[in-house]
Amino acid sequence: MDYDDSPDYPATSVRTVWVSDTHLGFGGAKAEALLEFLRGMRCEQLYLVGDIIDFWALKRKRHWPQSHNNLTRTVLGMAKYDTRVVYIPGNHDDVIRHYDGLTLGNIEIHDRIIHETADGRRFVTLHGDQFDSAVISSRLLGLVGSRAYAGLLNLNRLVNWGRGCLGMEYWSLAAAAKQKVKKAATYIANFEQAVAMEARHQAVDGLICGHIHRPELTWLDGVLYINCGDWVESATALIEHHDGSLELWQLGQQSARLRRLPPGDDAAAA
Ligand SMILES: [Mn+2]
Repeated sequence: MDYDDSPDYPATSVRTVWVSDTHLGFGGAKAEALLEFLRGMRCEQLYLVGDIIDFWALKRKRHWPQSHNNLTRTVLGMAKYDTRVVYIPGNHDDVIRHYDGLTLGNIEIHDRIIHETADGRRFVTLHGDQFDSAVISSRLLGLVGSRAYAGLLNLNRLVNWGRGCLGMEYWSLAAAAKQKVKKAATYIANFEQAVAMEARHQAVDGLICGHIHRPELTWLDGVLYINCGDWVESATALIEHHDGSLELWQLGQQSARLRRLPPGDDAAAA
């Protein structure tokens, strides 16, 4: 797709978009899907929630296809015109962490930032690797972006090709492996607990992060835990509508709204 082409469908107007873990420079990045998603959105603010450029993968192997350039240009274009773009570095792009507070070509760099929704709720937004030390086991997570993870994804593709031939639904090997880790070491539960604790400590309504490649929007101990997911597997993004309601979007065959919480909704907090 040429990035200059207008999409043949009207763009959705929203207040804010968050995407994390796009891993540009890594062979498994779903750059075309992300481009399609961003080109279909008009937003006042775009938060890039870390692991956007995968410098670890780039260091191993220089992989930068045209789609990754198109994506870069699209984001720069958004920043040039009507969108405030904030880059929050993650662990795979931690070299950018040295530039906290700098604005480069209309893109603001912040280690963490507080976002206020249209209905006045406050959310800490950061990548999430800051919680790794609070978590017992991050062995599998350490593989994300590595050769072993790429191998896992290739195997996943093969398995799903086979399942597709048999008329079966898509199944995520990496997600299943992570589920196994969850059972073994309760990594994800510990991560989410650490996030919720931080949100309560900061006296905010919730925390928005990425890092563990598991999209989620849920109440945890009275605060909202939101994980944007990733663009290696899940192809998800968080959206704030103009009324302040929050929604996890998944692109692809489902194109379904995963969860939507109306503004000020704390009914599920109990
Ligand atoms: Mn990360």
